[in-house]
Amino acid sequence: MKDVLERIAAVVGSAGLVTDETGMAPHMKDWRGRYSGRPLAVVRPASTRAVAEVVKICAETRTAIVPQGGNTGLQGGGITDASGTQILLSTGRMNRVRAVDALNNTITVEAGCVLEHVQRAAEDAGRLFPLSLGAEGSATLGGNLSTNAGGTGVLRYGNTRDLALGLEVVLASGEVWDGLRGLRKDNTGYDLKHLFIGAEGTLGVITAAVMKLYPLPAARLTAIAAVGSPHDALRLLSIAQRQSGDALTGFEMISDFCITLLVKHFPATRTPFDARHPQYVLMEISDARSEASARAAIESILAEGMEAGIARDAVVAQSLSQVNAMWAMREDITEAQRLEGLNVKHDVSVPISRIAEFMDATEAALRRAYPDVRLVVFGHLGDGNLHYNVCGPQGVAPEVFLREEAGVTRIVHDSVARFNGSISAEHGLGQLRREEIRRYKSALELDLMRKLKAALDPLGIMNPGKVL
Ligand code: FAD
Ligand code: 2HG
Ligand code: ZN
Repeated sequence: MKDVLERIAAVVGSAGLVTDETGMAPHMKDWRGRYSGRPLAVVRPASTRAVAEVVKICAETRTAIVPQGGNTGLQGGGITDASGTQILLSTGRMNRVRAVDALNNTITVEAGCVLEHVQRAAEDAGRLFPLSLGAEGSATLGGNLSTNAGGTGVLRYGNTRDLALGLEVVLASGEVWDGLRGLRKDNTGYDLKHLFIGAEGTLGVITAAVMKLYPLPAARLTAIAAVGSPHDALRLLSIAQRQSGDALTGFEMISDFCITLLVKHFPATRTPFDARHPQYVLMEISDARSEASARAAIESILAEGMEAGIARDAVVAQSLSQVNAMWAMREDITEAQRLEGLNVKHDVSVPISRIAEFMDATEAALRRAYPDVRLVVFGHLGDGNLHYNVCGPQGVAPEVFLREEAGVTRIVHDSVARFNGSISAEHGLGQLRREEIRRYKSALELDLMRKLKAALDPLGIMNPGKVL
Protein backbone atom coordinates (compact mmCIF):
# COMPACT_ATOMS: atom_id res chain seq x y z
CA MET A 1 0.00 0.00 0.00
CA LYS A 2 2.87 2.35 0.80
CA ASP A 3 4.23 1.66 -2.64
CA VAL A 4 0.87 2.70 -4.23
CA LEU A 5 0.88 5.99 -2.34
CA GLU A 6 4.48 6.72 -3.25
CA ARG A 7 3.68 6.16 -6.92
CA ILE A 8 0.53 8.31 -6.72
CA ALA A 9 2.43 11.07 -4.88
CA ALA A 10 4.92 11.15 -7.72
CA VAL A 11 2.02 11.94 -10.09
CA VAL A 12 -0.06 14.42 -8.05
CA GLY A 13 2.56 15.98 -5.78
CA SER A 14 2.07 16.81 -2.12
CA ALA A 15 -0.84 19.19 -2.87
CA GLY A 16 -2.70 16.30 -4.46
CA LEU A 17 -2.32 13.66 -1.75
CA VAL A 18 -4.08 13.88 1.60
CA THR A 19 -3.52 11.17 4.21
CA ASP A 20 -4.00 12.99 7.51
CA GLU A 21 -7.22 12.57 9.48
CA THR A 22 -8.19 16.28 9.45
CA GLY A 23 -7.62 16.68 5.73
CA MET A 24 -9.53 13.50 4.88
CA ALA A 25 -12.43 14.17 7.30
CA PRO A 26 -14.69 16.22 4.94
CA HIS A 27 -14.49 13.40 2.39
CA MET A 28 -15.19 10.52 4.76
CA LYS A 29 -18.83 11.15 5.67
CA ASP A 30 -21.77 11.81 3.37
CA TRP A 31 -23.91 14.97 3.50
CA ARG A 32 -26.66 13.34 5.56
CA GLY A 33 -24.22 11.76 8.00
CA ARG A 34 -25.59 8.37 7.14
CA TYR A 35 -22.48 6.74 5.62
CA SER A 36 -18.88 6.96 6.69
CA GLY A 37 -15.75 5.30 5.37
CA ARG A 38 -12.00 5.25 5.75
CA PRO A 39 -9.99 5.84 2.57
CA LEU A 40 -6.35 4.86 2.14
CA ALA A 41 -5.87 8.43 0.94
CA VAL A 42 -7.73 11.30 -0.66
CA VAL A 43 -6.14 11.91 -4.06
CA ARG A 44 -6.73 15.30 -5.70
CA PRO A 45 -5.39 15.30 -9.25
CA ALA A 46 -5.37 18.63 -11.08
CA SER A 47 -5.55 17.39 -14.69
CA THR A 48 -7.00 14.65 -16.86
CA ARG A 49 -3.49 13.34 -17.47
CA ALA A 50 -2.95 13.03 -13.72
CA VAL A 51 -6.28 11.20 -13.27
CA ALA A 52 -5.23 8.79 -16.03
CA GLU A 53 -1.86 8.11 -14.37
CA VAL A 54 -3.50 7.55 -10.98
CA VAL A 55 -6.06 5.14 -12.46
CA LYS A 56 -3.27 3.23 -14.25
CA ILE A 57 -1.43 2.78 -10.95
CA CYS A 58 -4.66 1.64 -9.29
CA ALA A 59 -5.35 -0.84 -12.10
CA GLU A 60 -1.83 -2.29 -11.81
CA THR A 61 -2.10 -2.64 -8.05
CA ARG A 62 -5.82 -3.62 -8.02
CA THR A 63 -6.62 -0.63 -5.81
CA ALA A 64 -10.27 0.43 -5.73
CA ILE A 65 -11.15 4.04 -6.66
CA VAL A 66 -14.14 5.98 -5.34
CA PRO A 67 -14.68 9.24 -7.28
CA GLN A 68 -16.07 12.17 -5.31
CA GLY A 69 -17.17 15.63 -6.42
CA GLY A 70 -18.97 17.95 -4.00
CA ASN A 71 -20.03 15.10 -1.67
CA THR A 72 -23.67 16.21 -1.70
CA GLY A 73 -24.98 12.88 -2.99
CA LEU A 74 -27.83 11.41 -0.97
CA GLN A 75 -27.27 7.68 -1.63
CA GLY A 76 -23.74 7.16 -0.25
CA GLY A 77 -22.24 6.68 -3.72
CA GLY A 78 -19.19 8.87 -3.15
CA ILE A 79 -18.05 7.38 0.17
CA THR A 80 -15.40 4.64 0.47
CA ASP A 81 -15.80 1.51 2.56
CA ALA A 82 -14.14 1.30 5.98
CA SER A 83 -11.26 -0.98 4.95
CA GLY A 84 -8.66 1.77 4.54
CA THR A 85 -7.66 0.26 1.19
CA GLN A 86 -9.70 2.35 -1.29
CA ILE A 87 -8.52 5.57 -2.90
CA LEU A 88 -10.96 8.47 -2.73
CA LEU A 89 -10.42 10.44 -5.94
CA SER A 90 -11.63 13.99 -5.38
CA THR A 91 -12.17 16.13 -8.49
CA GLY A 92 -12.04 19.42 -6.54
CA ARG A 93 -8.92 20.73 -8.27
CA MET A 94 -10.27 20.09 -11.77
CA ASN A 95 -12.54 23.10 -11.78
CA ARG A 96 -11.82 25.08 -14.94
CA VAL A 97 -14.33 26.27 -17.49
CA ARG A 98 -12.38 25.30 -20.60
CA ALA A 99 -14.51 27.10 -23.20
CA VAL A 100 -17.81 28.82 -23.87
CA ASP A 101 -19.14 28.83 -27.43
CA ALA A 102 -22.11 31.18 -27.27
CA LEU A 103 -23.06 30.70 -30.92
CA ASN A 104 -23.00 26.92 -30.56
CA ASN A 105 -24.79 27.30 -27.20
CA THR A 106 -22.25 25.08 -25.43
CA ILE A 107 -19.93 25.23 -22.46
CA THR A 108 -16.96 22.90 -21.88
CA VAL A 109 -16.30 22.35 -18.21
CA GLU A 110 -14.06 20.22 -16.03
CA ALA A 111 -15.76 17.68 -13.79
CA GLY A 112 -14.89 19.33 -10.47
CA CYS A 113 -16.46 22.66 -11.43
CA VAL A 114 -19.20 23.58 -8.94
CA LEU A 115 -22.62 23.78 -10.57
CA GLU A 116 -23.20 27.38 -9.45
CA HIS A 117 -19.96 28.40 -11.20
CA VAL A 118 -21.11 26.75 -14.42
CA GLN A 119 -24.40 28.66 -14.19
CA ARG A 120 -22.48 31.91 -13.63
CA ALA A 121 -20.05 31.32 -16.50
CA ALA A 122 -23.02 30.73 -18.80
CA GLU A 123 -24.73 33.88 -17.58
CA ASP A 124 -21.55 35.92 -18.16
CA ALA A 125 -21.80 34.81 -21.79
CA GLY A 126 -25.48 35.81 -21.95
CA ARG A 127 -26.69 32.22 -21.78
CA LEU A 128 -28.59 29.98 -19.39
CA PHE A 129 -27.28 26.70 -18.00
CA PRO A 130 -30.59 25.42 -16.71
CA LEU A 131 -29.57 22.65 -14.30
CA SER A 132 -30.63 23.85 -10.85
CA LEU A 133 -30.80 22.12 -7.48
CA GLY A 134 -30.61 22.95 -3.79
CA ALA A 135 -27.00 21.75 -3.48
CA GLU A 136 -25.77 23.78 -6.47
CA GLY A 137 -23.34 25.78 -4.31
CA SER A 138 -21.28 22.60 -3.65
CA ALA A 139 -22.34 19.88 -6.11
CA THR A 140 -20.03 19.48 -9.11
CA LEU A 141 -20.83 18.96 -12.74
CA GLY A 142 -19.06 15.56 -12.61
CA GLY A 143 -21.33 14.54 -9.73
CA ASN A 144 -24.39 15.86 -11.56
CA LEU A 145 -23.48 13.83 -14.64
CA SER A 146 -22.62 10.72 -12.64
CA THR A 147 -25.96 10.78 -10.81
CA ASN A 148 -27.86 12.13 -13.82
CA ALA A 149 -29.19 14.78 -11.44
CA GLY A 150 -32.64 16.27 -11.99
CA GLY A 151 -33.61 19.31 -9.94
CA THR A 152 -36.19 21.99 -10.56
CA GLY A 153 -35.71 22.70 -14.29
CA VAL A 154 -36.34 19.20 -15.65
CA LEU A 155 -39.90 19.99 -16.71
CA ARG A 156 -38.58 22.34 -19.42
CA TYR A 157 -34.92 21.39 -19.96
CA GLY A 158 -34.59 17.72 -18.98
CA ASN A 159 -32.20 15.88 -16.66
CA THR A 160 -28.41 16.31 -16.73
CA ARG A 161 -28.29 13.55 -19.35
CA ASP A 162 -30.40 15.66 -21.70
CA LEU A 163 -28.02 18.59 -21.28
CA ALA A 164 -24.82 16.67 -22.10
CA LEU A 165 -23.41 16.67 -25.63
CA GLY A 166 -19.94 15.22 -25.04
CA LEU A 167 -17.71 13.75 -22.33
CA GLU A 168 -14.07 13.17 -21.57
CA VAL A 169 -13.64 10.05 -19.42
CA VAL A 170 -10.71 8.23 -17.87
CA LEU A 171 -11.54 4.57 -18.31
CA ALA A 172 -10.84 1.88 -15.70
CA SER A 173 -7.72 0.95 -17.70
CA GLY A 174 -6.33 4.49 -17.37
CA GLU A 175 -6.94 5.26 -21.07
CA VAL A 176 -8.56 8.61 -21.83
CA TRP A 177 -11.67 8.63 -24.01
CA ASP A 178 -11.97 12.03 -25.68
CA GLY A 179 -15.63 12.37 -26.55
CA LEU A 180 -15.75 16.14 -26.04
CA ARG A 181 -17.94 16.84 -29.06
CA GLY A 182 -20.41 19.72 -29.08
CA LEU A 183 -22.73 18.30 -31.74
CA ARG A 184 -26.53 18.27 -31.74
CA LYS A 185 -26.47 15.44 -34.24
CA ASP A 186 -24.03 12.53 -34.22
CA ASN A 187 -25.33 9.08 -35.08
CA THR A 188 -22.02 7.27 -35.47
CA GLY A 189 -22.81 4.08 -33.60
CA TYR A 190 -23.46 3.54 -29.90
CA ASP A 191 -23.74 6.79 -27.95
CA LEU A 192 -21.03 5.96 -25.41
CA LYS A 193 -21.46 9.03 -23.23
CA HIS A 194 -24.76 7.70 -21.97
CA LEU A 195 -22.99 4.72 -20.39
CA PHE A 196 -21.04 7.00 -18.05
CA ILE A 197 -23.90 9.40 -17.29
CA GLY A 198 -25.78 8.05 -14.28
CA ALA A 199 -23.13 5.35 -13.70
CA GLU A 200 -22.16 6.85 -10.32
CA GLY A 201 -18.45 6.39 -10.96
CA THR A 202 -18.69 2.62 -11.46
CA LEU A 203 -17.50 2.64 -15.09
CA GLY A 204 -14.87 5.39 -15.23
CA VAL A 205 -14.00 8.88 -14.04
CA ILE A 206 -15.66 11.73 -15.93
CA THR A 207 -13.06 14.49 -16.26
CA ALA A 208 -14.82 17.05 -18.48
CA ALA A 209 -18.02 17.60 -20.44
CA VAL A 210 -19.59 19.70 -23.17
CA MET A 211 -22.98 20.89 -21.95
CA LYS A 212 -25.89 22.61 -23.71
CA LEU A 213 -26.71 26.24 -23.07
CA TYR A 214 -29.97 28.10 -23.72
CA PRO A 215 -30.94 31.73 -24.29
CA LEU A 216 -31.26 33.68 -21.04
CA PRO A 217 -34.94 34.45 -20.50
CA ALA A 218 -35.80 38.14 -20.28
CA ALA A 219 -37.81 37.45 -17.12
CA ARG A 220 -38.49 34.66 -14.64
CA LEU A 221 -41.47 34.97 -12.35
CA THR A 222 -42.36 32.82 -9.38
CA ALA A 223 -45.69 32.29 -7.66
CA ILE A 224 -47.06 30.11 -4.89
CA ALA A 225 -50.57 28.71 -4.93
CA ALA A 226 -52.33 26.89 -2.10
CA VAL A 227 -54.34 23.83 -3.10
CA GLY A 228 -56.48 21.35 -1.20
CA SER A 229 -54.95 18.13 -2.52
CA PRO A 230 -52.39 16.65 -4.92
CA HIS A 231 -55.30 16.07 -7.33
CA ASP A 232 -55.87 19.84 -7.42
CA ALA A 233 -52.13 20.43 -7.84
CA LEU A 234 -52.27 18.21 -10.94
CA ARG A 235 -55.27 20.14 -12.28
CA LEU A 236 -53.32 23.36 -11.84
CA LEU A 237 -50.36 21.82 -13.68
CA SER A 238 -52.63 20.99 -16.56
CA ILE A 239 -53.95 24.58 -16.71
CA ALA A 240 -50.41 25.98 -16.52
CA GLN A 241 -49.16 23.74 -19.32
CA ARG A 242 -52.15 24.44 -21.55
CA GLN A 243 -51.78 28.19 -21.07
CA SER A 244 -48.00 28.53 -21.11
CA GLY A 245 -46.44 25.48 -22.75
CA ASP A 246 -42.65 25.66 -22.62
CA ALA A 247 -42.70 28.93 -20.68
CA LEU A 248 -43.58 26.88 -17.59
CA THR A 249 -40.08 26.16 -16.26
CA GLY A 250 -40.85 24.95 -12.73
CA PHE A 251 -43.73 23.21 -11.00
CA GLU A 252 -42.93 21.96 -7.52
CA MET A 253 -45.22 20.70 -4.78
CA ILE A 254 -44.72 21.15 -1.03
CA SER A 255 -46.94 19.48 1.55
CA ASP A 256 -47.91 21.38 4.67
CA PHE A 257 -45.79 19.36 7.12
CA CYS A 258 -42.69 20.56 5.22
CA ILE A 259 -43.67 24.11 6.19
CA THR A 260 -43.99 23.02 9.83
CA LEU A 261 -40.43 21.66 9.69
CA LEU A 262 -39.13 24.81 7.99
CA VAL A 263 -40.71 27.09 10.58
CA LYS A 264 -39.26 24.95 13.37
CA HIS A 265 -35.70 24.88 12.04
CA PHE A 266 -35.58 28.24 10.22
CA PRO A 267 -37.65 30.54 12.44
CA ALA A 268 -37.25 33.41 9.95
CA THR A 269 -39.40 31.48 7.44
CA ARG A 270 -42.52 33.38 6.54
CA THR A 271 -45.43 31.09 5.74
CA PRO A 272 -46.81 31.97 2.29
CA PHE A 273 -50.38 32.67 3.46
CA ASP A 274 -52.07 33.62 6.72
CA ALA A 275 -53.96 30.33 6.73
CA ARG A 276 -52.34 26.91 6.31
CA HIS A 277 -53.37 24.61 3.45
CA PRO A 278 -52.75 20.90 2.69
CA GLN A 279 -50.45 21.50 -0.30
CA TYR A 280 -48.60 24.35 -1.97
CA VAL A 281 -47.45 24.65 -5.55
CA LEU A 282 -44.38 26.67 -6.47
CA MET A 283 -44.55 27.70 -10.09
CA GLU A 284 -42.04 29.45 -12.34
CA ILE A 285 -42.66 31.08 -15.71
CA SER A 286 -39.73 32.12 -17.92
CA ASP A 287 -40.42 34.56 -20.71
CA ALA A 288 -38.21 35.45 -23.66
CA ARG A 289 -39.87 38.85 -24.15
CA SER A 290 -40.46 40.82 -20.94
CA GLU A 291 -41.42 40.77 -17.30
CA ALA A 292 -44.84 42.17 -18.18
CA SER A 293 -45.46 39.23 -20.47
CA ALA A 294 -44.33 36.75 -17.78
CA ARG A 295 -46.56 38.46 -15.22
CA ALA A 296 -49.56 38.34 -17.53
CA ALA A 297 -48.97 34.63 -18.11
CA ILE A 298 -48.61 33.65 -14.46
CA GLU A 299 -51.57 35.79 -13.39
CA SER A 300 -53.74 34.26 -16.04
CA ILE A 301 -52.89 30.72 -14.85
CA LEU A 302 -53.65 31.64 -11.25
CA ALA A 303 -56.89 33.41 -12.22
CA GLU A 304 -58.16 30.33 -14.05
CA GLY A 305 -57.08 28.15 -11.11
CA MET A 306 -58.96 30.36 -8.64
CA GLU A 307 -62.08 30.59 -10.80
CA ALA A 308 -62.16 26.81 -11.12
CA GLY A 309 -61.94 26.52 -7.32
CA ILE A 310 -58.58 24.74 -7.60
CA ALA A 311 -56.28 27.39 -6.17
CA ARG A 312 -57.45 28.43 -2.69
CA ASP A 313 -55.04 31.33 -2.50
CA ALA A 314 -52.09 32.54 -4.57
CA VAL A 315 -49.33 35.09 -4.51
CA VAL A 316 -46.91 36.22 -7.22
CA ALA A 317 -43.43 37.33 -6.08
CA GLN A 318 -43.07 41.10 -6.48
CA SER A 319 -39.34 41.43 -5.90
CA LEU A 320 -36.14 39.43 -6.10
CA SER A 321 -36.16 39.00 -2.33
CA GLN A 322 -39.66 37.50 -2.53
CA VAL A 323 -38.53 35.18 -5.34
CA ASN A 324 -35.59 34.07 -3.19
CA ALA A 325 -37.81 33.57 -0.14
CA MET A 326 -40.22 31.40 -2.14
CA TRP A 327 -37.44 29.23 -3.53
CA ALA A 328 -35.77 29.01 -0.11
CA MET A 329 -39.01 27.53 1.19
CA ARG A 330 -38.61 24.77 -1.36
CA GLU A 331 -34.84 24.29 -1.29
CA ASP A 332 -34.41 24.37 2.51
CA ILE A 333 -36.67 21.40 3.20
CA THR A 334 -33.80 18.90 2.89
CA GLU A 335 -31.71 20.87 5.39
CA ALA A 336 -34.70 21.23 7.76
CA GLN A 337 -35.10 17.47 7.62
CA ARG A 338 -31.43 16.96 8.34
CA LEU A 339 -31.75 19.20 11.41
CA GLU A 340 -34.80 17.22 12.51
CA GLY A 341 -32.69 14.02 12.44
CA LEU A 342 -32.32 11.03 10.15
CA ASN A 343 -35.53 10.15 8.34
CA VAL A 344 -36.53 7.50 5.86
CA LYS A 345 -35.99 9.01 2.42
CA HIS A 346 -37.55 7.85 -0.84
CA ASP A 347 -36.91 9.46 -4.22
CA VAL A 348 -39.61 8.02 -6.43
CA SER A 349 -41.32 8.69 -9.74
CA VAL A 350 -44.59 7.56 -11.24
CA PRO A 351 -46.40 8.67 -14.38
CA ILE A 352 -47.40 12.30 -13.77
CA SER A 353 -51.04 11.50 -14.45
CA ARG A 354 -51.08 9.00 -11.55
CA ILE A 355 -49.12 10.89 -8.93
CA ALA A 356 -52.11 12.01 -6.84
CA GLU A 357 -53.60 8.51 -6.90
CA PHE A 358 -50.18 7.14 -5.88
CA MET A 359 -50.03 9.52 -2.92
CA ASP A 360 -53.50 8.49 -1.71
CA ALA A 361 -52.77 4.76 -2.04
CA THR A 362 -49.33 4.95 -0.45
CA GLU A 363 -50.46 7.02 2.50
CA ALA A 364 -53.36 4.63 3.15
CA ALA A 365 -51.00 1.62 3.06
CA LEU A 366 -48.43 3.31 5.29
CA ARG A 367 -50.98 4.41 7.87
CA ARG A 368 -52.34 0.88 8.16
CA ALA A 369 -48.92 -0.24 9.40
CA TYR A 370 -47.60 2.99 10.99
CA PRO A 371 -50.64 5.14 11.86
CA ASP A 372 -48.80 8.13 13.29
CA VAL A 373 -45.93 8.68 10.88
CA ARG A 374 -45.42 12.22 9.60
CA LEU A 375 -44.99 12.54 5.85
CA VAL A 376 -42.48 15.01 4.47
CA VAL A 377 -43.65 14.78 0.88
CA PHE A 378 -42.48 17.34 -1.65
CA GLY A 379 -40.81 17.47 -4.99
CA HIS A 380 -40.90 17.90 -8.69
CA LEU A 381 -44.59 17.38 -9.42
CA GLY A 382 -44.18 18.46 -13.02
CA ASP A 383 -41.78 15.52 -13.55
CA GLY A 384 -43.80 12.94 -11.61
CA ASN A 385 -40.96 12.86 -9.04
CA LEU A 386 -41.70 12.97 -5.31
CA HIS A 387 -39.42 12.98 -2.31
CA TYR A 388 -41.65 10.73 -0.26
CA ASN A 389 -39.84 11.09 3.05
CA VAL A 390 -41.16 9.61 6.25
CA CYS A 391 -40.54 10.93 9.78
CA GLY A 392 -41.46 8.97 12.89
CA PRO A 393 -44.41 9.89 15.09
CA GLN A 394 -44.12 13.00 17.25
CA GLY A 395 -41.98 12.23 20.29
CA VAL A 396 -40.26 9.15 18.82
CA ALA A 397 -36.50 9.71 18.46
CA PRO A 398 -35.31 9.57 14.82
CA GLU A 399 -32.79 6.80 15.53
CA VAL A 400 -35.56 4.70 17.13
CA PHE A 401 -37.89 5.20 14.16
CA LEU A 402 -35.05 4.30 11.80
CA ARG A 403 -35.40 0.69 13.02
CA GLU A 404 -38.64 0.61 11.00
CA GLU A 405 -36.87 1.72 7.81
CA ALA A 406 -37.04 -1.62 5.98
CA GLY A 407 -40.79 -1.99 6.66
CA VAL A 408 -41.60 1.60 5.68
CA THR A 409 -39.54 1.41 2.52
CA ARG A 410 -41.10 -1.89 1.49
CA ILE A 411 -44.57 -0.34 1.61
CA VAL A 412 -43.54 2.78 -0.31
CA HIS A 413 -41.52 0.98 -2.98
CA ASP A 414 -44.09 -1.78 -3.52
CA SER A 415 -46.63 0.96 -4.06
CA VAL A 416 -44.28 2.62 -6.56
CA ALA A 417 -43.99 -0.70 -8.40
CA ARG A 418 -47.79 -1.05 -8.56
CA PHE A 419 -47.89 2.35 -10.30
CA ASN A 420 -45.13 1.36 -12.76
CA GLY A 421 -42.77 3.84 -11.18
CA SER A 422 -39.09 4.03 -10.30
CA ILE A 423 -37.55 3.67 -6.82
CA SER A 424 -34.83 6.16 -7.70
CA ALA A 425 -35.96 9.03 -9.85
CA GLU A 426 -32.97 11.36 -9.65
CA HIS A 427 -30.60 10.49 -6.80
CA GLY A 428 -29.14 7.23 -8.15
CA LEU A 429 -28.60 3.94 -6.33
CA GLY A 430 -25.25 4.39 -4.54
CA GLN A 431 -25.10 2.16 -1.47
CA LEU A 432 -28.59 2.96 -0.24
CA ARG A 433 -30.52 1.29 -3.07
CA ARG A 434 -27.97 -1.28 -4.26
CA GLU A 435 -29.77 -4.25 -2.71
CA GLU A 436 -33.26 -2.80 -3.06
CA ILE A 437 -33.04 -2.49 -6.85
CA ARG A 438 -32.78 -6.29 -7.20
CA ARG A 439 -36.39 -6.54 -6.17
CA TYR A 440 -37.64 -4.05 -8.74
CA LYS A 441 -35.46 -4.45 -11.86
CA SER A 442 -35.84 -7.51 -14.05
CA ALA A 443 -33.16 -10.20 -13.96
CA LEU A 444 -32.48 -9.45 -17.63
CA GLU A 445 -31.83 -5.75 -16.98
CA LEU A 446 -29.56 -6.53 -14.04
CA ASP A 447 -27.68 -9.08 -16.12
CA LEU A 448 -27.13 -6.54 -18.93
CA MET A 449 -25.87 -4.03 -16.37
CA ARG A 450 -23.42 -6.59 -14.94
CA LYS A 451 -22.15 -7.39 -18.46
CA LEU A 452 -21.54 -3.71 -19.16
CA LYS A 453 -19.72 -3.34 -15.85
CA ALA A 454 -17.53 -6.37 -16.60
CA ALA A 455 -16.73 -5.07 -20.11
CA LEU A 456 -15.75 -1.57 -18.98
CA ASP A 457 -14.21 -2.38 -15.60
CA PRO A 458 -12.99 -5.99 -15.81
CA LEU A 459 -10.85 -5.64 -12.66
CA GLY A 460 -13.76 -4.25 -10.64
CA ILE A 461 -11.77 -1.29 -9.32
CA MET A 462 -14.26 1.49 -10.13
CA ASN A 463 -16.41 2.35 -7.13
CA PRO A 464 -17.05 -1.24 -6.04
CA GLY A 465 -20.11 -1.90 -3.89
CA LYS A 466 -22.16 0.87 -5.51
CA VAL A 467 -25.07 0.49 -7.97
CA LEU A 468 -24.59 -3.25 -8.58
P1 FAD B 1 -20.90 13.39 -5.10
O1 FAD B 1 -21.84 13.32 -3.96
O2 FAD B 1 -19.51 13.73 -4.79
O3 FAD B 1 -20.93 11.99 -5.89
C1 FAD B 1 -22.13 11.42 -6.32
C2 FAD B 1 -21.84 10.16 -7.15
O4 FAD B 1 -21.16 10.50 -8.35
C3 FAD B 1 -20.92 9.17 -6.45
O5 FAD B 1 -21.28 7.87 -6.81
C4 FAD B 1 -19.54 9.50 -6.99
O6 FAD B 1 -18.67 8.38 -6.94
C5 FAD B 1 -19.87 9.90 -8.42
N1 FAD B 1 -18.98 10.90 -9.02
C6 FAD B 1 -18.77 12.17 -8.62
N2 FAD B 1 -17.95 12.80 -9.48
C7 FAD B 1 -17.62 11.91 -10.44
C8 FAD B 1 -16.81 11.96 -11.61
N3 FAD B 1 -16.18 13.07 -11.97
N4 FAD B 1 -16.70 10.84 -12.37
C9 FAD B 1 -17.35 9.71 -12.02
N5 FAD B 1 -18.12 9.61 -10.93
C10 FAD B 1 -18.27 10.69 -10.15
N6 FAD B 1 -30.18 15.75 -6.65
C11 FAD B 1 -31.08 15.90 -7.66
O7 FAD B 1 -31.03 15.13 -8.62
N7 FAD B 1 -32.03 16.88 -7.65
C12 FAD B 1 -32.14 17.75 -6.62
O8 FAD B 1 -33.03 18.60 -6.62
C13 FAD B 1 -31.20 17.64 -5.55
N8 FAD B 1 -31.25 18.51 -4.52
C14 FAD B 1 -30.38 18.34 -3.48
C15 FAD B 1 -30.46 19.23 -2.41
C16 FAD B 1 -29.61 19.09 -1.32
C17 FAD B 1 -29.71 20.05 -0.18
C18 FAD B 1 -28.65 18.03 -1.32
C19 FAD B 1 -27.71 17.86 -0.17
C20 FAD B 1 -28.56 17.16 -2.38
C21 FAD B 1 -29.43 17.30 -3.47
N9 FAD B 1 -29.37 16.44 -4.56
C22 FAD B 1 -30.24 16.59 -5.60
C23 FAD B 1 -28.39 15.35 -4.59
C24 FAD B 1 -26.98 15.77 -5.09
O9 FAD B 1 -26.74 17.11 -4.93
C25 FAD B 1 -26.80 15.41 -6.53
O10 FAD B 1 -26.84 14.01 -6.63
C26 FAD B 1 -25.49 15.92 -7.17
O11 FAD B 1 -25.57 15.67 -8.55
C27 FAD B 1 -24.24 15.26 -6.62
O12 FAD B 1 -23.09 16.00 -7.03
P2 FAD B 1 -21.73 15.92 -6.20
O13 FAD B 1 -20.68 16.63 -6.95
O14 FAD B 1 -21.95 16.35 -4.81
O15 FAD B 1 -21.46 14.34 -6.24
C1 2HG C 1 -34.75 18.14 -3.65
O1 2HG C 1 -35.49 18.07 -4.62
C2 2HG C 1 -33.66 17.12 -3.49
O2 2HG C 1 -34.82 19.08 -2.85
C3 2HG C 1 -33.54 16.51 -2.10
O3 2HG C 1 -33.74 16.16 -4.48
C4 2HG C 1 -34.69 15.63 -1.73
O4 2HG C 1 -34.22 15.76 0.61
C5 2HG C 1 -34.71 15.12 -0.31
O5 2HG C 1 -35.29 14.05 -0.10
ZN1 ZN D 1 -35.30 16.52 -5.91
